[in-house]
Amino acid sequence: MKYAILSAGLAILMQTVCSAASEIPPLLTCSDGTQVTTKEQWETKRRPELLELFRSQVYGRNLVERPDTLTFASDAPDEVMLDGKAIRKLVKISYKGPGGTGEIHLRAFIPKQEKPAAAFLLICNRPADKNLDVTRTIKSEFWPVERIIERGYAALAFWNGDVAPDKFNGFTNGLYQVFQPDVSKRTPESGGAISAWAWGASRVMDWIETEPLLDAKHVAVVGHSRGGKTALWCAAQDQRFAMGCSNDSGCTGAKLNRSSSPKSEHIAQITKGFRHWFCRNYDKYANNEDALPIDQHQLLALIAPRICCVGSASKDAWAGPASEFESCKLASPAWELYGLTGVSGYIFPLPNKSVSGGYVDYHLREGGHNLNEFDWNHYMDVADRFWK
Ligand code: GTR
Repeated sequence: MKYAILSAGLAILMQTVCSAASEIPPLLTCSDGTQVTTKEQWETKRRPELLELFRSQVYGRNLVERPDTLTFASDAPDEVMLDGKAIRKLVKISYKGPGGTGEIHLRAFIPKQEKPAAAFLLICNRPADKNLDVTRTIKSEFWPVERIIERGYAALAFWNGDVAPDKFNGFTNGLYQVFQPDVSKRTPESGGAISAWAWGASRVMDWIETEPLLDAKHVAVVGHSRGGKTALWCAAQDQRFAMGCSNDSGCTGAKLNRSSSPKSEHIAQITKGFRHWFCRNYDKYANNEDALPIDQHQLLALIAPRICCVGSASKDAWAGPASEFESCKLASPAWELYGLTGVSGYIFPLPNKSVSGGYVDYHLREGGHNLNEFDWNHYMDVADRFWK
């Protein structure tokens, strides 16, 4: 009891600190001052305007959407695995451009069942050999295939490095090289790695739409940390994903940039440490957050009216849990335009609890920066609520 009161007090204090920084751009006021009161206005005016700002100022543009050269092939014959409970498909998604070819190697475990399966697609930012073992000899909580299959969902994953390298090397390889071999043509709006990885997840969706064993209308895109930022940017743009799950995505993910929470990451640190993740325009906002015309609650809102899950971890101060929750609250009015509920009016939960029930779902796992079975089970609980 004592702990509950203490922890609720701490949460309120954290939220006050987090929201005290400066004025957060209003979600439903357009740049010309128009107040958005209907979902039509949201869809035709405010949503496109916000998307454009995230593209030009934060994540950058990709040169192509779905390329005409996109092809799907089998990397290996399909196999029945997991004691007959799942079919494993290994798919090679290839594309060509003026600078060469690129390939995404998708791993898919699909439950053996009569009807097409809903799916969880993980954008994996950790080493593939340790986390995406297709033989299932090495198991990792980061991608708990057996558990996902048990719960009746297909488990899909690709390694982000297939699409673009996770290091700064002047954009001379990966997706950039395929579609823009001449790096001198890059502009301050050219996309960085997060845009490239999100593009990769959309190409996986292109394949999902062709696969009769999968239900393309019920697919969640999931990512942790840099992968979580990517999952949000992907779900924001690609409305074919029915659900976006951010796990500990922090700065330039679910966390507000105008959070003053002192232990969390800010634009100055992220643009210095990870220059390749964003477009060059984003550098302008280092230690200059107030000049940024948007904030991250607006990224979450771009997922409306679909399901948006944000998960934090209690000891992950760098990702700013209280600010991630605040962001969910500030995003919720976008769902309300559709007559749906988010997390407006709720308070920050205790560790291992969630604020659940609506289309915006927030959970706080006890522990540090990680994606584990607790998080996965929570995302699947949310999916069960809507899809089962
Ligand atoms: C950190 C970075 C974060 C976060 C994380 C990760 O070092 O500062 O923004 O995304 O890496 O991806 O694990």
